[in-house]
Amino acid sequence: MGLLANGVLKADIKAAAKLMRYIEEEDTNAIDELKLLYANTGHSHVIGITGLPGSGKSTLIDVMIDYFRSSKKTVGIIAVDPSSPFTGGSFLGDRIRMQKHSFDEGVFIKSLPTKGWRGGISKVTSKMITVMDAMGKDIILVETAGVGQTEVDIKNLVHTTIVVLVGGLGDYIQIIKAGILEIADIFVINKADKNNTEDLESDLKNLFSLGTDSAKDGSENDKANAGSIKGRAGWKPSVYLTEAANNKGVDKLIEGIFAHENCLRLTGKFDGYFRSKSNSDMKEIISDYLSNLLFEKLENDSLYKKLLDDLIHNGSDPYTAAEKILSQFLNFKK
Ligand SMILES: Nc1nc2c(ncn2[C@@H]2O[C@H](COP(=O)(O)OP(=O)(O)OP(=O)(O)O)[C@@H](O)[C@H]2O)c(=O)[nH]1
Ligand SMILES: [Mg+2]
Repeated sequence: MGLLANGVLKADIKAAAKLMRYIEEEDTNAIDELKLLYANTGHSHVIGITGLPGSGKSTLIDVMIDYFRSSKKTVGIIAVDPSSPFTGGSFLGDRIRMQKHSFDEGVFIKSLPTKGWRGGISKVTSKMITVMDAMGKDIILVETAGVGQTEVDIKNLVHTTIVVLVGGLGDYIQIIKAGILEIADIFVINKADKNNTEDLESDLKNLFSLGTDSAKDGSENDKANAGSIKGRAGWKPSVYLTEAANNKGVDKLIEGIFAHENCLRLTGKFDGYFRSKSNSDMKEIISDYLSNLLFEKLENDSLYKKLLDDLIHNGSDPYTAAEKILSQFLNFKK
């Protein structure tokens, strides 16, 4: 025990890859190793990048990696693979796109399939972030695609949320429905070379009363920091136009990311994030332990069987039955 954790703390890629495999396989060895890592986490700046499939997230990340590496920052990438029928999955695509970084020791890429996680993708992602953080990565980029609860959950696992949009597709309304706009610290309108961006840009600016200069010099956010607490952590979401495929606009985006990091540090939210991630980790772990324990006991419990029979034959309901079970095992009262 502890061999893998020791390796991870020395930024050993093989040890990290093996531990990540244990995590994916829900191997109990992973827990013993993860226990040894937590004390050495909380340093990385964790950035979530979400948006519709095909909006250019991976292309953008590829360019961002270059910028971060040129300032000597080490980078971890967690690419949550969309198994969406729209794209047919981009697992291979991500790998090919990012493979030019595969010989760089300072870059570690982990792809995760979205399907098949008992406890949901955000739980696995949280553990992967812990491993990369313990490896000492300065920046951790988490790519999630699609529109749904997963993306909204990701907000709780990252410091900075970037929502990538594409103009002129009419996708905007769909995204609003999923609540994805509310989670953005930074908006990127990508493919500015190809699509008309004006409508989307002005819609976003109206919706969030974004300053016209905010993307250019961060002045709106300086004002926000200075006092008026609008948005989260005194931050007003900013919007950037990019052409990821042509490496245009990404330099400004990187400045915006650092401005957001600064804002979080100034307001104490950077470390606050670690508390909220730990809080959600702890709740997940307690709920796992509890349900495993309870379901083991229920397996052969006579009251459980009786309540189930009552439900089927005597017109009872699963809520009342569950309340009775919980009151027996946990002193639970509704
Ligand atoms: N014209 C244009 N094409 C782009 C731009 N950025 C990305 N693309 C192209 O858009 C396609 C999708 O890009 P990806 O980076 O795979 O998009 P993604 O959001 O990661 O897609 P998923 O992971 O499947 O959700 C690719 O063919 C890219 O080359 C851009 O700025 N302009
Ligand atoms: Mg992608």
